[in-house]
Amino acid sequence: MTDSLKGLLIGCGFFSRNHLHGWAEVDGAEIAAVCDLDVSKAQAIAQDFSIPAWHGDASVMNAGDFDFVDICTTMDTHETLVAQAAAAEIPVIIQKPLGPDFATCRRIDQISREAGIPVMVHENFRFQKLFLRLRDILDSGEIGETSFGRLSWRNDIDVYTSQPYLLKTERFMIMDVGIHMLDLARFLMGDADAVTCLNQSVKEGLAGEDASTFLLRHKNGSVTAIDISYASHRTPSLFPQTLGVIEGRGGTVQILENEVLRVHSGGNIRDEKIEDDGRDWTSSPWTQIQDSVPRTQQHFIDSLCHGRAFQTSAEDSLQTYALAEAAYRSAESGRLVSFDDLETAP
Ligand code: NAD
Ligand code: 89V
Repeated sequence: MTDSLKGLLIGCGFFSRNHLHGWAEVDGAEIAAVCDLDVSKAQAIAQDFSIPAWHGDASVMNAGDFDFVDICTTMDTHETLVAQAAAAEIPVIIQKPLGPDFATCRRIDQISREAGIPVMVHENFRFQKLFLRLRDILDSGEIGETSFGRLSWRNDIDVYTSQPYLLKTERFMIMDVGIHMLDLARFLMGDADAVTCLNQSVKEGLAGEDASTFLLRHKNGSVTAIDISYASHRTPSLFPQTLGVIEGRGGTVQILENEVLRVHSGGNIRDEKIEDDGRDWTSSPWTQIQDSVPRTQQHFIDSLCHGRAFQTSAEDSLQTYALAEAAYRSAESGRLVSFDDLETAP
């Protein structure tokens, strides 16, 4: 372990346990210390995961002890923490959403570029095995050039108990789940530059939307329809599955329940069941999400060690966050909003 990169995890709340389980499986990295404004949370998680040090102030990153920081705090804190890491010249992996609006995301990217400090967004959905396999099928040319996609995430998982800040988040569903779908749409179908979107607040008492329906216009002429909801009641629950379809000019892949890809090509049909990696710390219903965490982290470490660009660098992710911004503008105005309508393009 002496050659491992040493990381500081900042933010020891709900999702951080998945990060720490994940880091324990990553080759070439280890978490050397954790930090939370509530130092008792940092201490408790450090003890649970046998992390040697804990802190209550992120300025510990100035001590020169760390090769990277893993930021697992909510979006309102991200710009300040990235600026601190950039000043300390430490590469960053940071949870989605990168920032609460597109202007903040742009500033974070600018901080990263001006300091020459790489920043990767922890966007784990594209690192789910199902989507990596789907990307391989598309790359093989089996269904031809893509023309239409549909991505659907609908469930009633109780995020309000595990992530109570979501009750008060004004930009809620698009920033929480929509951002995963927009990234997946780009990953599978290519970059997009215009959106129409309708938002709904179905559950009473929320500050923001809990359901959104979008249409994306991709630069290559294809279209993706996305529908997301935390107010969709089914038994059994579909959480955390993304369902849908990708149509190509010569075939189709359906994304079916229980992680099955159904491939239609050349007049034939076959099902591929995608199994997770069977990690001993994952548990239903979170397995598919948890399983993607160490794969996301490994991409960060491998890219860092080989000087390669991250798939979801802050710069690349501006394309995703511009779509989210355009979606909110569309929902407010009732119109299609393109990147030309934003004050600055990504
Ligand atoms: P949380 O509120 O449970 O935990 C955040 C912690 O960060 C808190 O303990 C808080 O005290 C601490 N914190 C805030 N500012 C800090 C600072 N300046 N220095 C040190 N500590 C600080 O949040 P969470 O539910 O764990 O979510 C964290 C992030 O993870 C969010 O952005 C959320 O969207 C994201 N998330 C991602 C996934 C995914 O699948 N990718 C799943 C769940 C949550
Ligand atoms: O932040 C998130 O990604 C979560 C989810 C439930 C999708 O994991 O809200």
